[in-house]
Amino acid sequence: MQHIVSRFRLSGPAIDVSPFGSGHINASFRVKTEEDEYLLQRVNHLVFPDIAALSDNIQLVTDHLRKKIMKASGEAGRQQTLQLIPTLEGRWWLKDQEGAYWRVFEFLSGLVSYDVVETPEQAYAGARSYGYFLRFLDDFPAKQIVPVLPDFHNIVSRLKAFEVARTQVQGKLKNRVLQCQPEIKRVLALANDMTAIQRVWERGVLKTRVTHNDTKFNNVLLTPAGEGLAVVDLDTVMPGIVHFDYGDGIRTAAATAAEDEPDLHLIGVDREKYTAFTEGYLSVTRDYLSEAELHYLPQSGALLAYIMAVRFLTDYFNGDVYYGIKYAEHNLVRGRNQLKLAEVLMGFSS
Ligand code: GN1
Ligand code: MG
Repeated sequence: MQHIVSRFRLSGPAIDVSPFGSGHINASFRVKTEEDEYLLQRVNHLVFPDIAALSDNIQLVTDHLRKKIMKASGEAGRQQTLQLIPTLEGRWWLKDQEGAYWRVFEFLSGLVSYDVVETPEQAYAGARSYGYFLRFLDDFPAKQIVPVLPDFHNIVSRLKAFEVARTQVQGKLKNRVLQCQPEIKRVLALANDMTAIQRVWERGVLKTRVTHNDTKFNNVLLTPAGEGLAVVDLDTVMPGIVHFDYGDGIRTAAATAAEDEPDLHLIGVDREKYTAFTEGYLSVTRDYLSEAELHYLPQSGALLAYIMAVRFLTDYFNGDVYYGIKYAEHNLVRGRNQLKLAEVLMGFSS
């Protein structure tokens, strides 16, 4: 990978490149030079066809955030947001000879991320970082951001894709649909409730903001002392509603098990972490949110878990064409897991 790395403006030659992180879409590597560390990523351009627009979105948003953060916390704030590193030609991305797309960020060293939150304090701290993300972008014109994945969290479109998959797949994949009749029934039973927020947004009741749209808890980095420091993984920054970010955060921060835990008995919601995440998020954002936004917030955790369930099951029916999987039934396990979590979270919304 040296030939890729050497095309970016690093502080010196790479002395080590090793795989890093647990994303389902892009491949990430940690690169060390004598003096610095970087994050090299191969961007999945089947998922993100417009790499130029994707990079512009990230650049615009990180610039805006950096200015706001540094205004609040001075030079120390520089570390608290992602910084793309240009290629030798001054671009934010590189296309290699095989047609793969690459980019490099400064590495945010010495920070920790959690797939499953260990303590309510961590949930509170991470939620504040996500809160600041929304708050600092409150005055950023959403129109400047290209919706690189249109309708990403539109559950009505996601349900349409689910219907197409379950009714139209051919050959062996039909067995997958047959095997999932109980899950399909449960998905359809919740569809009316779960499309409510989308319908309200379309009526113009909820503010269209710049949202992160992938605020699962492992996308916020904490210091070893447990302070929230940086929000990462900005590929899905797009126009959206606060419910997408709070919802994705709470479904991951309050869950008692990882997203792909196969034992359904272990999947539940931890009340203390739920409360801590909510208090942390609102401690930073409450003054920026309207009554209507606040009103629908408690329903959004269930919505985001439900969106994930629908997406994972759709991909399972389609033959695992979207998410990376580690074993044949991985998407089924994730889908069942998130469906159970959505049902549990619905009980928390009343
Ligand atoms: C994907 O690649 P990763 O793990 O950051 C997905 C998110 C899902 C998540 C589920 C672009 O994110 O929407 O919530 O998996 N990202 C995309 O773990 O589809
Ligand atoms: Mg992501």
